[in-house]
Amino acid sequence: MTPAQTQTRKVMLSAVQPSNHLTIGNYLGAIKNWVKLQHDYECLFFAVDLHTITVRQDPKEMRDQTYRAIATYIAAGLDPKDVTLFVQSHVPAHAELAWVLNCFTYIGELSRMTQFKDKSAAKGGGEGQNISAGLFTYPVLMASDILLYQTDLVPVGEDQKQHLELTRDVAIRMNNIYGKDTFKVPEPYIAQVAARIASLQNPDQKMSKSDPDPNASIFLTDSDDVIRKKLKRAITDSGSEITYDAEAKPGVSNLLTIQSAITGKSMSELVNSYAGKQYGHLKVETGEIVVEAIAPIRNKTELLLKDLGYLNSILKDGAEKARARAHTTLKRVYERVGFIGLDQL
Ligand code: AQP
Repeated sequence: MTPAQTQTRKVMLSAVQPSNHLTIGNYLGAIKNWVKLQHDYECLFFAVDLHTITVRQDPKEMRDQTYRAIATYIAAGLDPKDVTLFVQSHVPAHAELAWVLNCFTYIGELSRMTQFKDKSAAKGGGEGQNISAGLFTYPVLMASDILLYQTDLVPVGEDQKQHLELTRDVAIRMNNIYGKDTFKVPEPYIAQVAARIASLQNPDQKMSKSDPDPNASIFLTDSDDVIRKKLKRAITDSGSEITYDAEAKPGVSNLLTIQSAITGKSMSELVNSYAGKQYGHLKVETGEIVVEAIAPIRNKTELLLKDLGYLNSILKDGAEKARARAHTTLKRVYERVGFIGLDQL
């Protein structure tokens, strides 16, 4: 890649929370697509540890999960020589810009965010439940993550569309006050095949890494046998015909979606191949396909985690590159809102 080509590439940015081991939902819905797109865009992929503490975490586990997330990115095929891989807290500008954006975001806007409503309700909701202000202002930090890098495109799932819309609103609001070139207004990147993987135990919900039921999610750390067992126990639907119908047959449809996301086969091709077969066949074969896809990533991740020196060098390099880019935007914003620049004294 020549410098000229690098400059013409649009900026793409995305991240995962190191809130537990990553799941095949994180892999098939996000990381696998990043790998496909990594050379077409100028990519920044990171682990959002600042976001993760909006829900209480064990400090040691979070450090381990953060290393593991970055190792998984590399094991899944991201090339640290081309892509900027880093940890959010290593770039202080994320938190600094978030403060400024907080002052341009309205309480009414944040109150409408469905993720806040869902996550606070999951904590019990209501008064006295110690819902943190961080959980409430999470979308502002996400806006900061995106706007700091003058990002063109953000791959988003259905669940994050509302947050990206808020990011756009805040960017446009500030651009109207401080000049159109303050922030690039980002666009959502809708993947051609956006895999949304559901819980194996409750297929009406998405698969989540912090689901308390370990059988609901396949983690990228699961052994081959555990993967097979979890898929054998996956909840399927009434009837016996294998068809894709997300409403009427969410369990069966989820297994077909997993297969399609891994193999690239179309839904009709898969459904035809299961004509006359039982749910049991679908579960066993999905198990084998998942094992084949996940085992190499798991094994490579474990190897990378044994070489902390290498991972640290990737993280230092990524932080340095991200800091330099972030600094340009933060400096511009500080100047425009009226702060005295330390470098001008
Ligand atoms: N089940 C899923 N299917 C498809 N994509 C998914 N993603 C997450 N779950 C699925 C995508 O993974 C990326 C990173 O997500 P995140 O870690 O920032 O937070 P999340 O969406 O809240 O993921 P989890 O696993 O549900 O985490 P917890 O349990 O901590 O809240 C995003 O691109 C997301 O769309």
